[in-house]
Amino acid sequence: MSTKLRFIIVGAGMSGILAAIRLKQSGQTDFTVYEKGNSIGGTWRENRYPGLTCDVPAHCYTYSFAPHPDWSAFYAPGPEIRAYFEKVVDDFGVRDFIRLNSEVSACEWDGARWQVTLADGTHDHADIVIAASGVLHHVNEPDIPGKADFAGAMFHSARWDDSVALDGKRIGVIGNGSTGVQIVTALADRAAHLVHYQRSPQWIMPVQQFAYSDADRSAFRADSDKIDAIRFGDEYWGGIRRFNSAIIDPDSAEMREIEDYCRRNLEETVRDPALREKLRPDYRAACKRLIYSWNYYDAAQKPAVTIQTGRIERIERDGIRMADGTFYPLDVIVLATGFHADRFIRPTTVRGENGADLDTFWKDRPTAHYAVTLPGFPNFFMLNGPTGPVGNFSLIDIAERQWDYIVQLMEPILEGRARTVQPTRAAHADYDRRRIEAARGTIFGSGCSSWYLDKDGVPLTWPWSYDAFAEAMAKPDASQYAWA
Ligand code: NA7
Repeated sequence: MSTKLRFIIVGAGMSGILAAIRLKQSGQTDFTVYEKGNSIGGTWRENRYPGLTCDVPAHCYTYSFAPHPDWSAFYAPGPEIRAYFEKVVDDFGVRDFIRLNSEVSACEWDGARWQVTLADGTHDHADIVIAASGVLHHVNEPDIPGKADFAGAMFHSARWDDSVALDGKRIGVIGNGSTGVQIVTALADRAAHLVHYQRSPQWIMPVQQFAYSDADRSAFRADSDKIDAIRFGDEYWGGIRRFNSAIIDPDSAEMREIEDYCRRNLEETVRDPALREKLRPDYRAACKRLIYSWNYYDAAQKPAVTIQTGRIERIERDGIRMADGTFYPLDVIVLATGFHADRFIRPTTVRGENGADLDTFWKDRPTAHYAVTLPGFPNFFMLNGPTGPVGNFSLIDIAERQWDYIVQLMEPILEGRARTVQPTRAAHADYDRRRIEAARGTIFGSGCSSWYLDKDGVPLTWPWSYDAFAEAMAKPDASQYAWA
């Protein structure tokens, strides 16, 4: 890399930290990571709820260049993951590049560079912007009548209130995505009464969780091949490929296998037939993001736990009233109601060539060329942007592959042979058309509501195989890009 360039990275979560490390390793020193929060870690900073666990095996949810022998369990708890990112930031010497409490409010292309404005009015500029602003952080506050009337404590799962006592309390958890399921599982033995409100039941994929012993950790430390065997082994990647085949072909044998696992899990684990039927979804497994859990059905069958299906009528002073009149008194209500997953870098204003506004560009749905670049927005790259792979994959692996793609796109600029790069409008329009058509046929589009869907009900995801994604990221198709 020879030309002197300035980079701005938006966000110090997993992807932003990756970009900072990779830039530094390549010899770049003129870059800043702006982070709106008061610490790094993105989703692992925002989410602190009891039971928080990553559903990707811990050794697979690490950077390829920073294996971590110290994980306590096969699936790592959230606080450990956050601590891992803190450690990596120090180990790779990028902390000084990160500015906390610095929200980027606008990125505007002035014809030559990006002019960047922070919420406090400060200005900066960059030749290249990396948007690593995450997906799941704009909380969905449900519009349930009577919320203001509740006399107890009520908060969203991503705004956990540590001052609220939980032990021996009557707790209602609204929502049964991964978050609600993990919270209920963690609180089942602590609450006097725990009511899990489920608007639509979820399929649960049974997985094995186990702790790593000190001996396991010593073995990982002594021999990194043991970590690699998990990270790159057939068990994980075979599972990913089978899961991916299922997603993209709902009629495949792989999909039937997943459905069988989930159905058998429900039928063999839940003993009471009435409860079993309450917990049985009326849509296909993996249509919503598949929930991995080793103990949710055990929690759901505990005497202190009530599974409440149906429609919530309103929140009252002392509890929640259902449309059928059922009422449970509650001290605490947790809103595990998810996120607005279509925001990406917004509400930051992003204006590309000739003042083109990202919000307008995304008026139908958020999109990016191969999930990374945007026509009309030169030198603007997204990590984990719209239309990337989703599913129970490691987003770290996805971001690393996207970074390799970005580096190749930047190469002519870094070498001084060009000043800007962007995808052609025709190439992106073609990608979008093909992607939407394929996405409609995936399991995500098979008839359920989920955060994967855009406002027209089209899955906002990578609809092809994981290998096709890896191949696309390995080498950009130069004919789809314009360097100037
Ligand atoms: P999700 O998966 O989007 O789940 C949100 C849950 O909240 C889901 O069960 C919704 O029911 C429920 N919800 C949302 N609004 C309401 C209202 N108004 N009333 C009742 N129930 C409601 O979010 P999570 O935080 O669990 O997980 C997000 C991702 O984070 C997860 O996939 C992992 O990638 C990590 P619905 O199913 O729409 O009927």
